[in-house]
Amino acid sequence: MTELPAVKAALKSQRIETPSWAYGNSGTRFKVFAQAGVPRDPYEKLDDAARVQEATGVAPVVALHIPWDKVDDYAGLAGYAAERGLTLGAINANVFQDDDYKLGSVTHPDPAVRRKALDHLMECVAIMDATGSRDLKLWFADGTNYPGQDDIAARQDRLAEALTAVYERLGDDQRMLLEYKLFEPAFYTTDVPDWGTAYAHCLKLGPKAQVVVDTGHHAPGTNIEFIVAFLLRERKLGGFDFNSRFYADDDLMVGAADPFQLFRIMHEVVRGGGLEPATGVAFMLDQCHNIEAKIPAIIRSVMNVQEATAKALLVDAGALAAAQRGGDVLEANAVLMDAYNTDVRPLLAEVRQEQGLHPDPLAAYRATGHAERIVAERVGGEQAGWGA
Ligand code: LRH
Ligand code: MN
Ligand code: MN
Repeated sequence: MTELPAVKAALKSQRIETPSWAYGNSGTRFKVFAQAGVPRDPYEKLDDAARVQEATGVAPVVALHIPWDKVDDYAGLAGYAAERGLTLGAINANVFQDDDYKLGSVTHPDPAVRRKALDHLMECVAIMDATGSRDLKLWFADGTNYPGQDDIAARQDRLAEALTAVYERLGDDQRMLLEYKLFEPAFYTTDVPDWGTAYAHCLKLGPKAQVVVDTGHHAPGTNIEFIVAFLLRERKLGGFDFNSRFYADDDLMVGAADPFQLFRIMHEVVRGGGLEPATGVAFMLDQCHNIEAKIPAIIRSVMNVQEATAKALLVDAGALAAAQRGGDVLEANAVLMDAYNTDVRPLLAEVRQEQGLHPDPLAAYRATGHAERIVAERVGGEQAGWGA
């Protein structure tokens, strides 16, 4: 087993990035349930993120989505974040909410639409320059609905062309993270449907291009931890969009649907050195809190990631390796399950107290009275973007 001080140190240094859109109103395509007190602009989203950081101590980074978080002065927004002990994380490009993108963005058959999409991606890199963000996160809704609708291979050519242009624009300390998703909104072909497609493009592009694994973007039953182990080994795991799914891209709280899967993923992360900050794996949340209180849900999500990480750190790596070498299937499995079945909540409470934090982040947040204050002060919250 990793020595306890090392486990604690790893837990204290892990950084979990929260998404700006999780703080705003969201919903399904059937209905957005507006909540009282939600942020009215990107600045108030940062105010809320600061509360999550205050309660948890491990969530000082906030991802933005452009144009959902459009402001005139991005350096100013970064300064506003810094005043609250935050930094701005991944810049998520959005080339999926414009009428022009009906048939695709960077893979669209019309070069004028491709140009428009590429301009937006370039604008996102310029925003990264202003905010100091390291990561450009790319998810393309591009695909087709009907056989014969467009040329599948030609769309790959167009995709590669756009990715290459963006890659060449990146600064030395910047990366692009390519996200894949099995289906939706396209239902017949999707241009980046799986990790293999994302990996192949990233491999051709070079070391600054890496794959991001959104845990909700796979077919049911997919072994996500295998993908994580493979990508880490190839140094192509850029990070995660964590969330839970029961059916498809449900965007529920990470660790809610399948905490065991989250543990198995974090075990591969720990095993592959992905917790070392130098490896650059970004632990991002990509969630929407449609029916539950948003800030507490984000705090709960951060805690769920921490619990899975703590359990993964408690795996007795020596005993596991010995059992594996000896072909002792049952013992190897038992070593893993022992760690998973450990109640790590007291350990995490202790870690938080050592960091000068309240042992229970949700109680800490409740005690601030912030939830009541924002309801009283903020009128007319904005929608995150989905269904907008
Ligand atoms: C697409 C996705 C992608 C988007 C986010 C809002 O389903 O996972 O990461 O940027 O949702
Ligand atoms: Mn995502
Ligand atoms: Mn998604």
